[in-house]
Amino acid sequence: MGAVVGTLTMQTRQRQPSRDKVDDELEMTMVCHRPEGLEQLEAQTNFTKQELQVLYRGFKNECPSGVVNEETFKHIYAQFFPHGDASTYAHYLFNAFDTRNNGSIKFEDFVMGLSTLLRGTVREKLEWTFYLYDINRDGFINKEEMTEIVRAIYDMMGKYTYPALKGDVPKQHVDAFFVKMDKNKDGVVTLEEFVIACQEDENMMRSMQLFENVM
Ligand SMILES: [Ca+2]
Ligand SMILES: [Ca+2]
Repeated sequence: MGAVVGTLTMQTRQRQPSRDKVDDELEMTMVCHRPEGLEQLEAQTNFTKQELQVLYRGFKNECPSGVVNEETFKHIYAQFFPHGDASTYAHYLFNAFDTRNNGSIKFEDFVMGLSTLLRGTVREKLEWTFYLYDINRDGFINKEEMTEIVRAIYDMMGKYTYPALKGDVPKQHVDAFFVKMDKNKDGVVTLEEFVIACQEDENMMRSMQLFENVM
């Protein structure tokens, strides 16, 4: 990591005469954690370098240390759902972004996830969402996991968004999802079952908040 940082900083310095403001800021703010080269991220994601720079500035603004822990993530996320309790959903979302599974999200992790969710193919988005739902990461979504996630989504949306829901565990909803998804009725949903079910039922995708509200 240190070598990468050194290289990036040196590259920035060498560009001195034509050095633009963003590079300047980037170097100045690299205090605790420095992102790998933006060129590398540009190659790994579906964002342009300009977009990455904007994202990076936003990220640094919210998280000056350069990494987000779960508490900070929940705090930021809660602002988007003032009428509900987003903490449980944010917890699962955090774990899905935290691909290194070390309790913190670096800018690279954040941007990789965002790239999939915003610019990925339908298949990539569904794979990412499946990973989010597969809480214990055993490759299957079981009914308990789906109940957990659906409940978390309902909590997050809050009673103002879903006035018809009265705080009960949305069991009916989960059962309906499960019957549709578990094609071979073996009690678990595989990635393939998940992808097929989502693609053949647009309503289900929407009601599961796959795209609009996942981020
Ligand atoms: Ca699982
Ligand atoms: Ca199955």
